[in-house]
Amino acid sequence: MRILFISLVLAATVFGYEDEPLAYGNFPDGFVWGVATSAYQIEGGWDEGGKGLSIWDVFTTDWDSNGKVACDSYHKYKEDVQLIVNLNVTHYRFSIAWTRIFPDGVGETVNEEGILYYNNLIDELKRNNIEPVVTLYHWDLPHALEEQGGWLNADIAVWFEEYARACFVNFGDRVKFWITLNEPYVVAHLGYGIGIFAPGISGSGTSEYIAAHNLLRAHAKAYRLYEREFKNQQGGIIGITLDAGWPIPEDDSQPNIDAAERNIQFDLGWFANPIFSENGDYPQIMKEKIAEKSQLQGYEKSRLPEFTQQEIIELKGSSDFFGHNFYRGFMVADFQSDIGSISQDADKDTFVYADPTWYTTGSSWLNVTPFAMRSILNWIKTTYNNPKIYITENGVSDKAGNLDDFGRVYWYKHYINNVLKATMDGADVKGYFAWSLMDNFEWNAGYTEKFGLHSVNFTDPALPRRPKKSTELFSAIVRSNGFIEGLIPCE
Ligand code: GBH
Repeated sequence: MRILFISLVLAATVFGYEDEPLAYGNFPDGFVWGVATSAYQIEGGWDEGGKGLSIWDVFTTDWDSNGKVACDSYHKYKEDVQLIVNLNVTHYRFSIAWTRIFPDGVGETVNEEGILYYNNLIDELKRNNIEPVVTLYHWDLPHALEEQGGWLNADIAVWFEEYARACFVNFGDRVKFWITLNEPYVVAHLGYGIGIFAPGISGSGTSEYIAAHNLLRAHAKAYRLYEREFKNQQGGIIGITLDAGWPIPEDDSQPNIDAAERNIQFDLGWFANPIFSENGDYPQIMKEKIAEKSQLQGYEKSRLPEFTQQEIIELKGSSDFFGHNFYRGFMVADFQSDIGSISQDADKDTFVYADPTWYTTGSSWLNVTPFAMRSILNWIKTTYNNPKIYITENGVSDKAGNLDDFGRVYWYKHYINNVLKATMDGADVKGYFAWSLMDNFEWNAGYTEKFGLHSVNFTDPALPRRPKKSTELFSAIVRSNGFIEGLIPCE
């Protein structure tokens, strides 16, 4: 039996996968259902309401497309709240543009017009019984702060703390669910490592470790501020949202199994370990590998910075939940990188790729791997002592943007079913947010990759939204809080 099981798993690993039977069942009581967006991707209104320039405004200056207008949610937020209501979800995750609150990133006084915009949005949500879930930072750093080094400047921990304070003071009476940072891995690795996202700085394996260090320090400061001065009175929860794909070892050889574990430690453990593990520090494997390679490369000390004792104390336990944006699995093999190459990828000593049998999507990095959702949830459960988990993003792109979006129907059905299976395995998953409410500005892919449950016609100046077919399945799952025989077809 056991041998049969193992060989089935192996066959699935080596030769792609077959649809597993879906599970019928309910999510736990109180399970949170929501949809997500972010400020730069949907708001537009880039120079309205006293807003300052962000690094994405600047980074996209010479591009064909940018977020100047985006979905124009800055003006159309009431219409957007109705889209949310129609999905039957109870929660909306959006982000605040730091540049609307402090146009220059810091200041004695807040920009009242920016406060007003978010007050209006939050009030409109509350009137419609939708709980706001607010991300403080979804990548749109004030350009004025980037001019002082941005996430590479250690002072940013205090700049971020003061910005967070302004948000808690102004919105905390109604916002009870805060997310400090969205995907610090992406900010550090793409923004300050390989440089394909704003601010476009290249420094993989060097600058990006400093950016990551400051992101973690900033997160901890905002968390401790809320805990100290707001939590008792306002009664909300606050945490961080991380991201990582699920590494599938190429085969069951020990080097490849170790490579897969190493890969997730470098992607997810990098940020999760300091916050969710007992030692409040980077994963041991990262510390060892980077120190060893740094020495061989002639550095005086490790390229990976060290936390002070005080920082470790602040970081440890600094999240009320484990927010995770989950999209995909990938194959991993052990790979000895050249000691001459200095980068975060080289530090991992792994090789990653997609299995050619997996469904592709509208994004080259994204394959349809629903089983990986269950795996990563179980990994988070066992690695970090069973934390409360929220899937704060999950969704798929296509390029067609058509309303009869069968690929997205398949995605939500199979991915959400694997969240259900993970809860049956004992993972403490508290909620799920679909990415995204509507097609929007997909960063360096512009408007070509469409992740929306609603389509937006970007060639029509009125930017009309229309529900896609996938909204029907998604809201049926939400309404039944699970997969009920006869209601949601599981065959
Ligand atoms: C999420 O990140 C983001 O939070 C969200 O804003 C975004 O819209 C959503 O993904 C969909 O992409 O340029 O080809 O090298 C998920 C992790 C990290 C995946 C950046 C895509 C860039 C790939 N993402 N990555 S590429």
